[in-house]
Amino acid sequence: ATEALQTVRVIGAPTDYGANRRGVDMGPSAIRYAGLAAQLERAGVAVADGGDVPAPRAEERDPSVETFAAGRARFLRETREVTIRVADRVEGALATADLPIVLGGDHSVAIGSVTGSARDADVGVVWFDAHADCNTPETSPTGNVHGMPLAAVLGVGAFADVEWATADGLRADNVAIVGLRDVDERERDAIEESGVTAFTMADIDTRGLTNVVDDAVDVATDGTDGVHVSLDLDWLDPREAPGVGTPVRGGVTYREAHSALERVAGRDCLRSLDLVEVNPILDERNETAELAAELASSALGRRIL
Ligand code: 4U7
Ligand code: MN
Ligand code: MN
Ligand code: MN
Repeated sequence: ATEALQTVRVIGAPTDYGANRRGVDMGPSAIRYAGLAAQLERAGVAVADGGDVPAPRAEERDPSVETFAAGRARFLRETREVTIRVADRVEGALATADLPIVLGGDHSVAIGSVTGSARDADVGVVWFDAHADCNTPETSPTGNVHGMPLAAVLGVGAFADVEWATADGLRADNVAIVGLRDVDERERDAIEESGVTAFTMADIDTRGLTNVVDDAVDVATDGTDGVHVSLDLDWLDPREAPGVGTPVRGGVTYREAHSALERVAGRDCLRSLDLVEVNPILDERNETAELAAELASSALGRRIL
């Protein structure tokens, strides 16, 4: 019998106002140019690219408007606009049984993908990142929202009152962060308070990548309808992925990254995916964007044999 092909719906979110430096707004173009569609087709899926959501440009907006009384979150008004657009597109893709892939953009776009994915379902999240992205407006040393998306969707701290940012069908029990090596001092409390499961690079050193990823997927699949995977390219070592805004040495290798996403594919739980924080200005011959496209192919189950 011939089965209908799974369709992947590509959604570009060209933002950079949530990040610490300019350039990640070119990520969606770079990842497409790197051959995302061809890579996904190698995984045996059909690809429908719906283009980019409109995103405001940082220089046209005032970063200081609409901050929290308790702290700082730059460009929060812009974040809200794009969050709602991304969430609507993700929800729309899922409604037609497509699998949405959101191309960032800075990691604040994940507030949209996670809230959209969790509108009509109970979802788990696996967050591959050097950073925890659990700062709140109160704890953030920078005020940059790309360091806050997990706290936002879980409604931690000042985000408790921010309705558009919190994910309905997501519980902290079903969130796992993998690959931590740069956590801010006050962010530790937010991680603790949120109740997410956090795996550091030291855990990967000690137990091996596959054991850690299997545990993370266990956390995210426990009682849920599917898993949202958020892949920040700074999860990889900067030698493999130089084109990111906040590189941190000591990340996973090329092969470990593929292995992780192959494990995800093997569990047949993927519901939605982010590829974020690719910065073409800092990249070398678009190799980080190529890596993002390749890793998406592994996540979608590209077969070797
Ligand atoms: B990324 C930082 F202070 N923690 O909050 C912050 F170190 O999406 C960096 O993971 C956040 O790339 C990095 O600004 C956000 C900083
Ligand atoms: Mn990061
Ligand atoms: Mn809601
Ligand atoms: Mn991140």
